[in-house]
Amino acid sequence: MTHHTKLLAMAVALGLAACNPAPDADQDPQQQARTPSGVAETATPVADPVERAPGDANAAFSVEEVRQFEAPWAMTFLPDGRMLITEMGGTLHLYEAMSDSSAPISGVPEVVRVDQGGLGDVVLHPGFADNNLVYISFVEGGEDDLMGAAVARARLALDDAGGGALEDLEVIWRQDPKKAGDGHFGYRIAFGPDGLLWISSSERKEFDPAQDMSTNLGKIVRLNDDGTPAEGNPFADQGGVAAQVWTLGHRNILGLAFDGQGQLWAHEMGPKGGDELNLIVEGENYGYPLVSNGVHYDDTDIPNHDTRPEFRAPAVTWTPVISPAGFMVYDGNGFPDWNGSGFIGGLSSMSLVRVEFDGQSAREAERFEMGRRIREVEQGPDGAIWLLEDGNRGGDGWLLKLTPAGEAG
Ligand SMILES: [Ca+2]
Ligand SMILES: [Ca+2]
Repeated sequence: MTHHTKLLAMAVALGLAACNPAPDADQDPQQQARTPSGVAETATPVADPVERAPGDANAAFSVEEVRQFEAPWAMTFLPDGRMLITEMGGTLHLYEAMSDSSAPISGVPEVVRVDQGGLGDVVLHPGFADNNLVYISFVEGGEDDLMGAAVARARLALDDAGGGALEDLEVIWRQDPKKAGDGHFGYRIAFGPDGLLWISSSERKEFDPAQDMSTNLGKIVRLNDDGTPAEGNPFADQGGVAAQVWTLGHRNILGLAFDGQGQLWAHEMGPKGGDELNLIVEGENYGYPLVSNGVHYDDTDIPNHDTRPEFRAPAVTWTPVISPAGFMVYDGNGFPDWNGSGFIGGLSSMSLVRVEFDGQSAREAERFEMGRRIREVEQGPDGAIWLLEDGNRGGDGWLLKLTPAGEAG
């Protein structure tokens, strides 16, 4: 842990608020230091503070520091148990925990590394065992220093030396248009039970694109595995990028996950206050920037969700914020009590948040204080929960393995 990180951790632990406004909670954990009892203060039907038990991390699981990576952002498991781990700077690692060996995968396209982006997500095609297809997201440069998120598909060719290469890589989706700003790319990727490809496309800190159907910014898009718009999308008749869109009115989405019923959930970083967990329903408008349970960073008010019932309200809303990043729904054997629960990493809240789903509603069930910014959450083949600690502004972050308390890691 660097000296700087220690100071930030101390500041958050003491509940100190920063004196200077920050552009985003993702960027400054001091901006919205949460209180230990901090839960939703707005009148959502499902986020009842009384019901939320404070999670005791020490009683629930052992935390093993496995290996450090430089500004890690995402990970996924291969069928053989090895992991692909992205670093924002543009390196894709193939990591084997058993031997603690790591080798870079060649063939990653050139990425633009900025404050909130670079190399992003990595996921496997549902048919990976047969086709070896992987998908990565990254910040792609354009003309006049503009940039935008892009998703590429490639064949992962592994070699006998513990490394490999991305072959036949093609960019199959892009944010449109590219923008000058360096934040809010989103670019989380998920495959649904239907085999379709879902991508979160954040609003690039420009607010209005989230409501503008001539752009695919501030949207969740639903695509075929080759990046073309999926059949039956709700705005297909508008043509252009609108044909990709499943939902709109989003801000910055750093987590997508399907629950046991096959429903898609997305969490969303609110502005100052108002982090959200949303059930993603075809054609719905989630209201940003017209409504939010938070306010703008300059303290300009944004009307709350309950003022505009035509926009879909979040299932859970957090003020103080948790700064959600990474998301998975657990279905392993290691923690049987948590089967079906969602797990969300917290950046400024330095926590792991467990969410329980009940049909179309959800609630925060537990929050584990991790003492570090959690960027990514994944389930391992043996049922362990794996986390990536955020590389605080470009530093190192630990790969962490959580196993049931009392069991050897
Ligand atoms: Ca992942
Ligand atoms: Ca508001």
